[in-house]
Amino acid sequence: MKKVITYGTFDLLHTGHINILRRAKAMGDYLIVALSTDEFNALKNKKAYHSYENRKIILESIRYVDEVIPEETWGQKAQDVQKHDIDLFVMGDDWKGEFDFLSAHCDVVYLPRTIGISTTKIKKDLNKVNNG
Ligand code: C2G
Repeated sequence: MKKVITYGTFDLLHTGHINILRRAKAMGDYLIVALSTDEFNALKNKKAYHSYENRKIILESIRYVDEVIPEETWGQKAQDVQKHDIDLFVMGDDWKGEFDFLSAHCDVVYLPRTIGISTTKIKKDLNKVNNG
């Protein structure tokens, strides 16, 4: 069984998230998503609208996702890859090169981001609509 892992906040779920999850799963048999906790988001200077628990419930309902684990630190990836016997690490290419060190433990692939959508854009557009 080829195991794949990817990391992220996945807040205000959109087609960019679904596209990366679908493509990551298509590259293996089992997809683990390491979901940023609310505390880790603070380290990323991100404030998710949905709590970790709710983002986890949403992700676990997606057909491409087999397991959700917490992402609590920047440094846990190599340990995750070994602990979960991961064959392939996948991220969007906005992260290109950032995690190449993991190639000591597994394959590393960066996939093209989905253009024109992001959680930040959703928030900005909603603010415009609501505040004129
Ligand atoms: N993504 C994408 N296309 C978009 C938006 C996001 O392919 N239009 C991808 C990102 O490249 C990432 C994943 O969706 O691979 C999750 O994106 P975020 O929730 O924004 O996650 P991020 O803040 O990039 O966290 O340790 C890694 C970090 O936790 C990654």
